[in-house]
Amino acid sequence: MSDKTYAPSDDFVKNANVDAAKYDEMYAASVNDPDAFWGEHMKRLDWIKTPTKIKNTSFDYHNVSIKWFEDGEINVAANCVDRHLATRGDQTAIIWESDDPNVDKHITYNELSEQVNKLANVYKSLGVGKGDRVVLYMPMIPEAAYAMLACARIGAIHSIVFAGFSPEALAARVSGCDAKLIVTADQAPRGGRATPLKANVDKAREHCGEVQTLVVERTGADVGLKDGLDHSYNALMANASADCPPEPMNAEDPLFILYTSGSTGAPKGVVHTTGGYLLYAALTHEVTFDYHDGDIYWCTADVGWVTGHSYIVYGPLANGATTLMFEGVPTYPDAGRFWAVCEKHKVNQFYTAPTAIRALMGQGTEWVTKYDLSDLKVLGTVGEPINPEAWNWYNDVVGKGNCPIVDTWWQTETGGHMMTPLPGAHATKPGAAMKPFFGVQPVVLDPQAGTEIAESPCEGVLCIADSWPGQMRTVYGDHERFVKTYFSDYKGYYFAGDGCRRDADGDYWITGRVDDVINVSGHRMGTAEVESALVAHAKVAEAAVVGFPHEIKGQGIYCYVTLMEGEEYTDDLKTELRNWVRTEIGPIASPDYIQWAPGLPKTRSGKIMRRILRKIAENDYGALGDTSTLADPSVVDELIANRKPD
Ligand code: 6R9
Repeated sequence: MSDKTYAPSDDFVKNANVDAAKYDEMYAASVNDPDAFWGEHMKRLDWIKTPTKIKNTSFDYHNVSIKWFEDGEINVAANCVDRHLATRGDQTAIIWESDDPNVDKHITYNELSEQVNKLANVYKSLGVGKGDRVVLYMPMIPEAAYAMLACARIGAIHSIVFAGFSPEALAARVSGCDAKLIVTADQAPRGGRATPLKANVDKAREHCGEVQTLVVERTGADVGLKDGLDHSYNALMANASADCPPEPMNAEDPLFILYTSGSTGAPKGVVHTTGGYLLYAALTHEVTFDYHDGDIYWCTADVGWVTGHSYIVYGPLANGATTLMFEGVPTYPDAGRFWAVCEKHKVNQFYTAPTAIRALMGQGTEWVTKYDLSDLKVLGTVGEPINPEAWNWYNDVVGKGNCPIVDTWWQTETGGHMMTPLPGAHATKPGAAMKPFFGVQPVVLDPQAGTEIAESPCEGVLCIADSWPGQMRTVYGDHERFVKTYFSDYKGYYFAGDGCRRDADGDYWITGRVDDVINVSGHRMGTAEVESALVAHAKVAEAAVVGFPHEIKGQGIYCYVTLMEGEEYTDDLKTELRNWVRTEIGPIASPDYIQWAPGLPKTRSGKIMRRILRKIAENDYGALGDTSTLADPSVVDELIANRKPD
């Protein structure tokens, strides 16, 4: 934690949407009278029926219920597309930069409208209607945005599965929401290689049944379309009408489901609804990035994660922005790709993850300095805490000290930014998420007592005291799990799962997860998911998985594995288990280290002492704490003797 602060320049402040005084005034208004504040800001959207009720929410454990704008009617696609046509039909809505640095495409709002309308009609012709679920398993291509908006247009609910997930993980999500249609592509080119998406869908259907599939021709590879089950995107789009009236949706109708990892059990289907989510995504996009009309905005996330939903598609398009969609990876064809793209498309706001910054930092500054980055105005980060070294490199080398950095803390569950400095309002501190967004009321609780800590500086668990419009509404099909996960540990609050510090100035610093969720290269993962994948292997009796500090990824995956009686511990088996986890979940869950554990440290009641396993994984075994409650303390010595080398 450094004391240095970085104030925006006078010029920046002069042109900013929100300066310090305006932030203070708006923030106070947003928490003092949420109905008045959001009742005013909802006017940035086009409503079919203007809401008369604004906020109706309860965090009471016995009756958790979250409704915003509940009698309003609205269509998300009409807001992201139709209403811009009169004023900006010829403006670029999406700049698509393909994996191949020589291929890009500009899609205007008029073209976006045509594609979305046609695809919406294609969906209808396949029997998909309001309330039906559609799973998207897509490369980062404009068709992914069309597929999302076409769902929104007819009131179907999309559930995007990141293209890096395995067929098994895909199947679980298709079954989990009982999808009527899968939209995919033949292949997904990335970093010069192609992921066989359609072949993965074929494998997934062995588990989830014969769900009909629409296949976008991305590479044109012959992937074998099955009659009556698979449909060619090009063929159906060619005959579709470009006129599909938007379905009037209640503000509280679901817009999408997005599966995310928690500390226990299988991933949860986070449900976001229509009106509040869109308003929150749009307002945060404009204010956090200080977006001005005509700016070119680029978020490097994937649409498979919430960041891609809110800040590649819904937020920017609701604002009539030009949003860049990138199909590739930061290091292909070389480590200068991000900056080459920034120069080529004159990017003004750039939003990425600390793990990408750390990876590029190691490649040397010449990859950055050879490009003209003078159009950059604001830099953003998201996904995990950013270490001061990475922050400083981003600030100095990429931003040349001229671009405010917005370190945005938020979650799949929150729909949009919860805490972030605003670029024209706050002097930033490397590594601090700084201030709550409008309407967000963060509190720091004593983890044991569950009471609010009023004084600063302080440290504890981060909770939110009242609802904001972008909040998730429920876990798909399991409201009880929603209540249990987020509202039961600390009654009366939304519990985020993160720890946090508030400094003497009242600014917030996120310290990382306080539960069994780990963050690997910005990908959120439950250690329990990796454990259940491991124990599903015939030779594994027991497994415990923890995170450990990793220079580039932030956290790596450390697995302790106990084999079935009589099985042999060999290097080949380690490789087999690593591949096994990759097939069960996907490459993002690839174990970094597997340690054989003839025994795991357990309490007498049989609970695995993860605290100890975490310390050993960190090679910090001098600080193991009290091990006397263990059933067999000697297993700890054995684990230390075989721990990962430094
Ligand atoms: C948007 C997104 C959420 C978890 C969250 C926290 C971590 C995200 C952060 C951050 C520190 C930031 N996280 N942004 N930690 N500083 N700026 O990442 O959603 O995938 O659901 O992850 O990521 O631990 O609880 P999601």
